[in-house]
Amino acid sequence: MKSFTVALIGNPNVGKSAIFNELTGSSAHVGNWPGVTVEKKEGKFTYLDAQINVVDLPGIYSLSANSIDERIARDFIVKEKPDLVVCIVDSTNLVRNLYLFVSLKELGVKTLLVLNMIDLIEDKLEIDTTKLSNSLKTRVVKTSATKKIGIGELKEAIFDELHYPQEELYVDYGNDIERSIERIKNLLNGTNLPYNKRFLAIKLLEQDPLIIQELKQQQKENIVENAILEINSLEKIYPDLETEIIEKRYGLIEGVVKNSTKHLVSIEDRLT
Ligand code: GDP
Ligand code: K
Repeated sequence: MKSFTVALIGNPNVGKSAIFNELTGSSAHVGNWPGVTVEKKEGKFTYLDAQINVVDLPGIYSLSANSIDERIARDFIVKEKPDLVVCIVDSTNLVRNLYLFVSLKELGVKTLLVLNMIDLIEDKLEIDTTKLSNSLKTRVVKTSATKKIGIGELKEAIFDELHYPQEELYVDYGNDIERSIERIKNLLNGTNLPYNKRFLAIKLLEQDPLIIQELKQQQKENIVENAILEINSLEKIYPDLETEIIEKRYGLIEGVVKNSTKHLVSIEDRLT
């Protein structure tokens, strides 16, 4: 039997535990992440000829390594290299929740997007999963973990995605920032960190402490210094570069969500 590892990720309270339980049933067991007291849940299910091991990552909002939970999640993804990262979002809060999803795509990992809590939007919001899927370059599945809707489809989608390559998704940061990204990427050519070069370059512009530390450990201080020079010159155009980068991600997300959703008028609203 072929064996695969799939990680579940999502913001807190999106129903990730509920999905985990539906997928893994009684096979689940709980341990700790190495060196910390954060709970690590693992379980498995089988689909056709595959055993699919499921690892539940901590609930987080971004991959910015600012908290233990974010570091655990990012380290697991880049170092353990799961075959697929399933990102669970709350369908009632798409824009905010998709920020983490876009960060995963920037990291260059294979993803699957789960729109959970679909029962809560039924007569309020229509989500065109085909459009969403095409724009975000990922397969999209709708679920309601508590109503047990879409779990079979989710298992099938996980199995399918494990067998196909996936297109990348790029956030366009605008000419000035893109030029800096390119220059930093070129400097990164001789390095071997387990991240893709574009992700590293963007994270350097965001002054990500873990990436800086890892480069210094590889005696690549010069790259960090060059990134600081890029930041200094970009800050003449964008005084708050960090916010500018975050807003570009939200810009992409807002466009995609607007284009693939429709707000429905409820019967009560129509009668009044
Ligand atoms: P986690 O923090 O992401 O692991 O979220 P949980 O699995 O603990 O779920 C958070 C809350 O949302 C719980 O009260 C769940 O019962 C509820 N919940 C989870 N999935 C759904 C869903 O699909 N629909 C609805 N209405 N509630 C859900
Ligand atoms: K919870």
